[in-house]
Amino acid sequence: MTSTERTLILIKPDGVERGLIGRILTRMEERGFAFDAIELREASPEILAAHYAEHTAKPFYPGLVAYMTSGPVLAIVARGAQVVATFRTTAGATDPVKAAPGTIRGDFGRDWGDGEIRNLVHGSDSPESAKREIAIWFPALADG
Ligand code: DAT
Ligand code: MG
Repeated sequence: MTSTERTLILIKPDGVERGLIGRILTRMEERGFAFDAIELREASPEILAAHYAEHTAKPFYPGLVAYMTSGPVLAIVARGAQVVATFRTTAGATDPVKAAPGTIRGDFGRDWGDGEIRNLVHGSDSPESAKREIAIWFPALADG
């Protein structure tokens, strides 16, 4: 049997607003991954608190919520062997200033000078996180 896994990808409000949905999705399509779900969503404070549970007590959390609720996000479930790690390397380092050229964050991101990290995309950091996050964003697809 072919080993497969899924990951939760978000194109964050800056990616949607700047018209980068197509170019970001194309990178995963070009690598040969399939999508199980793609949906434009408004991230509520409640869904963000569940999604970013590990960060809710951090000093940057209020700014992160303001950023993530500043416009719609595109929520995606992608599927394929090693898709979690493959999307993380495609996304690049958390800080766009440090992200390598050739990555999504390294090609499309920058420091906008206001103290917020706007880094265009989220990708689950492990298959376990992916299961947890898919259950939050797409309950109907949980553990499929
Ligand atoms: P990643 O999105 O690369 O998994 P993370 O899970 O450490 O990074 O953090 C989640 C998001 O929170 C990140 O995409 C942007 C924001 N963030 C993280 N560290 C930050 C910081 N020091 N200042 C401002 N925002 C931060
Ligand atoms: Mg993370």
